[in-house]
Amino acid sequence: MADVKDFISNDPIAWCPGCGDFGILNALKAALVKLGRKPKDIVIASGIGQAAKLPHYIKCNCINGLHGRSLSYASAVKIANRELTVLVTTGDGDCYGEGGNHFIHNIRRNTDITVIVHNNQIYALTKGQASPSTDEGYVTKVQTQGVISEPIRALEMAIVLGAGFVARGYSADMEHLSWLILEGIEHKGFSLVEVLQPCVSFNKKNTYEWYSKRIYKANDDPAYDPGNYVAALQKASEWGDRIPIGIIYKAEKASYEEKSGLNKRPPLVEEKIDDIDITGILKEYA
Ligand SMILES: Cc1ncc(C[n+]2csc(CCOP(=O)(O)OP(=O)(O)O)c2C)c(N)n1
Ligand code: SF4
Repeated sequence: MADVKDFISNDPIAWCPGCGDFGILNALKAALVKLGRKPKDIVIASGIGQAAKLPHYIKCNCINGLHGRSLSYASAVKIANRELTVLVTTGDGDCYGEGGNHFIHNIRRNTDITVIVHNNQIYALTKGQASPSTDEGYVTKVQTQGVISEPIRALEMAIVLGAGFVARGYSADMEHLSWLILEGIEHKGFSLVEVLQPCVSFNKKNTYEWYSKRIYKANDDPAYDPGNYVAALQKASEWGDRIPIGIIYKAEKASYEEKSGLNKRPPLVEEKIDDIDITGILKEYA
């Protein structure tokens, strides 16, 4: 059984004081402690950005690769060794912009990974350009007349594409967020946990105060059924004066591992390769 001290990394944290990313890091550690697995059994994949730095600040296995590509190598890790708990930490730019194509097709594939999107509604590492989730009209140094595109509706997209677990948390509500992350990990198949994460340096609109006035917990309403597809789509579409957090949609689906039959074979990492002769192939390409 692991304890929170087991997940402490010695890397100095390069986030601004007050950044919402700290809340996500703490919520993730709390969820992993509750999960009860050791750091050696956990892999966190990330790309590029402030969100993508998170795996450096927690002790476990980490893959830090290309901007927007983390969902692909996270899926590959899970396919190669399904004994591992595989997570992704990604920004709204990294996941919905540069990685948009991977977001779509990894949801459809439904590998058993948990994707935590730090949604600060801005490109923070590159100092404040609009991301796919920036609110319409928001003025940046690049979008000087205000953003003219509508923000991406990622939660609705995820539900329509077939994700079996779609949730939204708030970085300032650590206990609730850590519950969502744990639920996402324990769900079989692709899980999306989007987190509203204030960026105190570059997003001067969607601040702690702005979010706190609007956020409410969808699951506090006993009449709300996250298993109801149509109700979930409607809930996921709410944005503005009221913003729901919680488990928005949950459905049991066969995972990639089940549909492909991989779950009936030993994990790829355990397959014997000693008796495979590749000299013929090597000669062909020599
Ligand atoms: C292919 C590619 N395009 C662009 C960049 C430049 N770049 C690095 S981080 C970043 C934005 C990251 O924003 P986001 O994913 O929202 O994360 P945040 O920093 O806000 O946490 C960009 C555009 C890059 N490194 N690689
Ligand atoms: S720039 Fe924004 S997202 Fe990046 S560390 Fe600072 S507050 Fe956080």
